[in-house]
Amino acid sequence: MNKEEALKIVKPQLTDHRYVHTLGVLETSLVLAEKYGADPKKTELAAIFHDYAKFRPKEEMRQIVKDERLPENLLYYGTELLHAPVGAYLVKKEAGIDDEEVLGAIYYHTTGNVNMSILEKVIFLADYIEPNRHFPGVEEVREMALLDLEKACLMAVRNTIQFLIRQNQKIYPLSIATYNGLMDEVNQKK
Ligand code: DGI
Ligand code: FE
Ligand code: FE
Repeated sequence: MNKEEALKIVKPQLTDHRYVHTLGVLETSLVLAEKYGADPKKTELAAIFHDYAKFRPKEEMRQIVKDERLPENLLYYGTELLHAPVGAYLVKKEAGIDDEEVLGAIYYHTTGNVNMSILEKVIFLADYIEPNRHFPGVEEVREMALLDLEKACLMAVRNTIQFLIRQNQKIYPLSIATYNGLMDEVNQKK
């Protein structure tokens, strides 16, 4: 599937704001893919489809978690997490994307994962630093993204966990595992 076809499928699924964010993720992820060596066509598809399910009804997403035997614990950490794994399922079913590397990058784009592929790291990081993002601390992560992929991903997941704690929200166990795994990856490089 080419870029124009993919964008045409995604656009009606998203608000204008979220579509602009998606274009930002696309642009940023291609820069990171070039720098760190991810496949540009896979990067393009994963970026365009990463938030495909963002505006699906929460009940529909919960039902898909149950019916498709996605990890049950996804149901106990608020609804924001669901769009990533459910999105990977729906992108395969509805848009016919069957590349497992692309689907993995969509599946893990919110929480990250342990031992992420380069493509998964690129999408995870681009989602955090694309030009329309304005979180506190994002500029430092943008600077690190040009120097060290793993350190930048670590900063992103650390910021997210700190943000969630300040907001009195639960932390999904895989987000903690992502943090610990990236700590090991970064420390092994020293
Ligand atoms: O979909 P986006 O807004 O582009 O970004 P995203 O897919 O990273 O989703 C961000 C949301 O996910 C934000 O509301 C925080 C939430 N989130 C991320 N990690 C966790 C989490 N929520 C909980 N409860 N636990 C997590 O570990
Ligand atoms: Fe998302
Ligand atoms: Fe996103």
